[in-house]
Amino acid sequence: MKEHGEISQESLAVHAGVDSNEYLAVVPPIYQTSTFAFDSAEHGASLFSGEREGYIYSRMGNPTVRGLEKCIAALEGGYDGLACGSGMAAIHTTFATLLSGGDHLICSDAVYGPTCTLVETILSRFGVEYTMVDTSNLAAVKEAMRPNTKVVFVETPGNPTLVITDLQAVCSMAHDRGAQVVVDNTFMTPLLQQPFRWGVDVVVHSLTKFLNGHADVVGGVIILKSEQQYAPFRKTLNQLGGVLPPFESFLVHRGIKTLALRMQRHCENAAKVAEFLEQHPAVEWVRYPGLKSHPQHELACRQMTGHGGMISLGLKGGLEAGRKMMNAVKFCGLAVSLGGVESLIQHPASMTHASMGPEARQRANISDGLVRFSVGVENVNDIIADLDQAMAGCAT
Ligand code: LCS
Repeated sequence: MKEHGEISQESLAVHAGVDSNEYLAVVPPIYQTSTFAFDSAEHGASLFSGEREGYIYSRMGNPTVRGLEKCIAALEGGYDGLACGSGMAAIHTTFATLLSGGDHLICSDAVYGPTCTLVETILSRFGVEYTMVDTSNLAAVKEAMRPNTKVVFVETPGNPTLVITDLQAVCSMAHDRGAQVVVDNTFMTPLLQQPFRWGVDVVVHSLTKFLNGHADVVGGVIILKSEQQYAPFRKTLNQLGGVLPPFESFLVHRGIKTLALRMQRHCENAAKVAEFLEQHPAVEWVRYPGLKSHPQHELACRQMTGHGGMISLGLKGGLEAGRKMMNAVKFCGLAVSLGGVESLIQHPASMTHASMGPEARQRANISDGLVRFSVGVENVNDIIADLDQAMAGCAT
C-alpha cells in the first residue's frame, strides 16, 4: 500500500488500518480479549515501562481497536486516533485532557443537547468556566474570549439548526490568544469536512452516526495531529476508561468501507428532499447547507466538500403540525440518532435537546416547531412520497 498522502479518501476508507495478520485474512480477526499474555515477567515489565511495544490490556489498547483508530486518523489527515465508548465519552475525554478548574471554555450554543448539559452541569462542578455562544458570529466569539480561555469547542454544522461556523476564522482568533479549537465533525465525517485543513487542533466524532452508518453501534473517536498531542489524550482515556470494545470497533471499521458511497448518496438524497420541502405549501422554512437560502451557503461551499444528509424544517402549522407529520410517516422512522442508512425524523425540543432546557434552546435558535430529518440512502422517491403523504393534513 502507498503512503497515505498519495491515496484518495475513498480508497483509504477501504484500506486504512487493515493490517496483515498470521493467516493473511483479508479481514483481520476480532481480538475479543481483555488481556494479552507476556512471554516472561521481564517481557511484561518492559511493556509497562515502554521499553518494548506491544499489547498489555484492552483498556490500554487492542489490535482491532487500533485498526479503526488508524483508519479514521488517516481519513482526517491526523496523526492517530482514540476510539471511545460513545461520542459523549470522546467529548468528555477531550475536555478532561485539555481543561482544569479555573480554565474557560467557549462552546457553540447549537450543539447536541447532552454536550451543552455536560458543560453546564458537570464541567462547571469541577470549576471550569464557560460561555455558550453562536460561534457562527465571529464578533460574539471574540467578545467571549478571556485571558483564561483554553478551548473553543465548535460543532459545525450545529445540531439541529445546521448553523455553520467559519473554522479558519475561529482558529486564527483562538490561536492568537493561546486557546485550542476542538471540532465535532459528526455531521460531516472526514469525507465532507477536514477540520485540520482549517487549523483545528482536535477533531471528535460520534461514530454512532455516519461513520458507522448502520445504526447498530454506539461509539466515538478523538483524532489528534501529533505524537506529542496524542500522548496525554491516550493517558486520560486510559484513566477515565471510556474505551470502545473490539467487536464494536470491528463493526465501525467495516461500516467505514462504504463511507464514500454512503455519503455521496446521503448528499444527493438530502439535496432533493430539501428542494422538495422548500416548495411544499405546508413548510414554512427549511435549513440545508446546500440550499441557496441557507444563510451561510457560501461558507458551506468553501469549507465543506458536500452538504451532508441532515435537514431541519419548520411547518406553517408550528409544533402541532410537526407532531402530526412525525406521527404520520410510514416509510421513514420516528427515532433519535442520525446518519444511518435509514431515514429518521425526530423533534429536538422534546427529544435530543430536551435536556438543554427552554432558555438554552432559545439562545441556540432551536424553536419548538423545529423538526429534524436524517436523510437515509433509500430511493429518494420513496422518502419524498412518505414526507408528502405525512404532510398532507398539515398545509394551512
Ligand atoms: N455529537 C453530535 C453532533 C451528535 O449528534 C451526538 C449524538 C453526539 C456528539 C454524541 O454521540 P453519542 O454519545 O450518542 O455517540 N447525537 C444524537 C442525536 O442527534 N440523536 O441521538 C443522538
